[in-house]
Parts: sequence; C-alpha cells; structure tokens
Amino acid sequence: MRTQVGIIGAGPAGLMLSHLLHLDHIETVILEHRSREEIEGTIRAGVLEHGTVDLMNQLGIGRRMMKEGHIHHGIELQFNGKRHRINMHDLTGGKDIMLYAQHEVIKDLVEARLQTGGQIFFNVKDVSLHNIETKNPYIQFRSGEGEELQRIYCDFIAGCDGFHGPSRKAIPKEARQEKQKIYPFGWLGILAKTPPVNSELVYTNHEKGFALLSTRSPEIQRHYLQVDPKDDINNWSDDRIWMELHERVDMEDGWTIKDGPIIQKNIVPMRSFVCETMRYGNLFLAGDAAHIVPPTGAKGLNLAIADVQVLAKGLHEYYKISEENLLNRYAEICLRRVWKAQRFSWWMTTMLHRDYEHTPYEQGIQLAELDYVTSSNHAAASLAENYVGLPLEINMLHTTISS
Ligand code: FAS
Ligand code: PHB
Repeated sequence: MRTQVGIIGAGPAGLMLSHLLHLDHIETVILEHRSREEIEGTIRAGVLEHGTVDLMNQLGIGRRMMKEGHIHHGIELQFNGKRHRINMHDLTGGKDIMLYAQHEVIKDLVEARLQTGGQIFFNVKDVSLHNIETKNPYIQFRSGEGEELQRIYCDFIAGCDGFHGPSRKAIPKEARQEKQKIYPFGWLGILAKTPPVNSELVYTNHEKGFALLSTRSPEIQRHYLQVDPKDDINNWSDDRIWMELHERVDMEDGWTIKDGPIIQKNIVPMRSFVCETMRYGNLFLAGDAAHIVPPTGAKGLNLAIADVQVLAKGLHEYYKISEENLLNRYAEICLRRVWKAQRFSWWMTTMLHRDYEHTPYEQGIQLAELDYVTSSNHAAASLAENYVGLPLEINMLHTTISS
C-alpha cells in the first residue's frame, strides 16, 4: 500500500491533519488502534480556543459545534471564598472560548473524513515505524488481531498517536530532546447529571486543594478536584466527592454547588512535557505525541490542532511549490507556541493548586498572584489573551513568504 502522508492516531491531531490535507488534495491514511466507538467515547477536553472554533467553521465542520456548543465570554477565579470574573471578551477585543467536548469534535472529524472518502483503519495492531530517516519510510501494522503484517509506504509519517504511542519512541533516544515536570497532584474528574452550576467556568484555589467547575450540556456538568495522583478512584465515593466539592467551592454568601448522580469519574496525573525533536527525518510529531500540558490552561487539544495547521501548510508548500522551507522550520515554529502554552499552563497550575510542600511564605505569594491577576487589568488581559488562544504564527508567516 502507498500514500503520501501516513498518519498514526485518530485523535484531534491526526483527524484534523487528514482533513486539512484532503481539502488540499494530499492523500493520507490514518491508522488507529482503538475502535471508532472508543475514540468517539473518550471523555477529555472541553474548551476550544477561538482559533480552533474559527478553523472548524472555515473547514465547514463547525455546524454541530455552533448549534450544541456554548460560547463563554469569561471565566471566574475563586479564592479566599470570593469569586472574581475575568472578562476575556472585553480584555481581548472580542475573543471568546467555546465549551464543546473533545469527543464531539472527534465525531465531527471522523464523519467529515469518512463522508469524503477518508481512509481510517480502526482496531489496527502492532503498529511500527521504519526507515523514518529515509525518503521512503513505511508503517507496518496488522489490520486486526492475528491478521498478517502489512506495510504502508509513504513520503512522510505524521506521529499523532499521543503520549504513549510508538512514534516518538521511534526516534533514537540520543536524538530526542525531552524536558519534563511532574506535578505532585492529579485531577479527579467527574461527569454529573445536574443543571449548570454557573454560567462560566470557575477555577478555585482552596486550602484543601484546587477545584474546577465546568460544563458539557444543560443536563451534564464536568467538575474536577485536586487529588493525590496515586490515589485509587475506588476510595472516592460519590458522597465523598460532593462533600469535598462543597467544602472547596461553596461560598460565604450562601452559593452552593448543585450535586446529583455522578455518571463517570477518573483520576489523571499531571505533567508538563516537551519533546523538542518534533521532526526526525521524514517523521513529524504533532500534539500529545510531542508535548503534554497540565489541563489547567485548557491548551492540549488546541495545541494539537495548531501543530497540524503548521504541518499541513508545510506539506502544501512541499507538494504544490516544491518548497521545503516551512517543513524544515516545522519544529522551530511549533515550539514557539508550545513553550508559550507550557508557560501559561504551568503558571495557571502553580497559581491555582495547593502544593503541600509550600511554606507559608510561598502560599502568601500564591494568593498575592491571584489578588494581582484579579485586581489589575494588565495582568487579567495577559491571562485572557493566553486563555482564548494566542495568534497562530503560521498566519503571520504566510504574509512574509508571499510578499
Ligand atoms: P490523543 O491522545 O487525543 O490521540 C492519539 C490517538 O492515537 C488516540 O486515538 C490513540 O488511540 C491513538 N494511538 C495511540 N497509540 C497508537 C498505536 N500504537 N497505534 C495506532 N493508534 C494509536 N486539552 C484542552 O485543550 N482543553 C481541555 O479542556 C483539556 N482537558 C483535558 C482533560 C483531561 C482529563 C485530559 C487527560 C486531557 C485534557 N486535555 C485538554 C488534553 C487533551 O485534550 C489532549 O491534548 C489531546 O487529546 C491531544 O490530542 P492528540 O495529540 O490527537 O492525542
Ligand atoms: C473541561 O471542561 O473538561 C475542562 C475545562 C477547562 C480546563 C480543563 C478541562 O482547564
């Protein structure tokens, strides 16, 4: 089998890349080791930057998002029992975010790919990458359990297989520049059948730990609690979860969180990770395969989408005008955005989570940071512009190349 771009992973990065290249008449094949139902049922991200929303609409795949998603103009920060609104819309000259679940984005992208003849192999096994240093790499895989090994020869391989996928590991260790920070806390996330608890997201710093109140629909809410990442979810009964949420987010003015049936709960660890070797030969890494941010800044999904826009443009110029400059600068261009998102996600995480190793002095600094961000328009504007999404360098690059 042969194609132009072999893509490993049908997450937001792999599916969006495949669709962008399809619209540019560049052939792709996606290999995904889970089933369609599984990838369309994975509960993860919930916040889309304005740039991601614009792209979905530009590509004609935003209809359901605009119908079922919720535009939010701001977020709220809560500490010392008081709420403070960050009016992102006004602070950024009219930019907003969209609450639309990642698995809904996946459904829209899979449908768009399959409706336009996209090739997605689900449930593949034993995926491995070969000859990635050469101009003729190939991906080996089985189309199912016990099936014979097959090869897809391609010009380029896009490793969009997340943090635990084979692509990054195919790059020799000595050639990989990896930088990481592991946080001493994790998130317990729940889906609950209750009405919305607030019109915007609420990020809470509390002495017992961080809490985040988010939403999915008028019937389903998404909330998170800071917990020990090594804790077992079975130690967390629904009653204990609600008791902890009430303690952290209920306010002195009598506001209290609405509780109800919890339909899903899990604990995820938190890390910041960057593999600066986003290109190795004809292998390109995108999304979580190359970088992980703690979800406090709501950046992971949006970074994955930003990476593949840069890659799609580089491949456009390679195939359409035999220009390799952008492909050669892929890692450099993506890493500028990745490191800014790393900084913002690390900053939001350290400002809002309780680190029990912190001295009373460090706790004082943390609260001063929150006080400054919620009382200075300049500081609030910096948070807002990062949260709604920084401008995509690629658009600025475009002008320079054509002029
Ligand atoms: P993904 O991990 O999504 O996709 C990789 C795909 O590759 C998967 O489908 C996987 O099955 C497949 N794959 C793996 N190994 C393979 C193999 N060997 N062969 C074939 N296929 C293989 N981000 C935000 O922007 N906003 C948020 O609000 C947010 N909240 C989050 C909350 C939680 C609890 C978590 C865990 C993450 C959150 N994120 C958030 C981050 C998250 O959304 C990721 O950044 C995003 O899924 C990255 O997309 P991809 O890079 O496409 O990787
Ligand atoms: C979510 O809705 O899942 C969500 C929102 C904001 C975050 C992380 C997750 O920072």
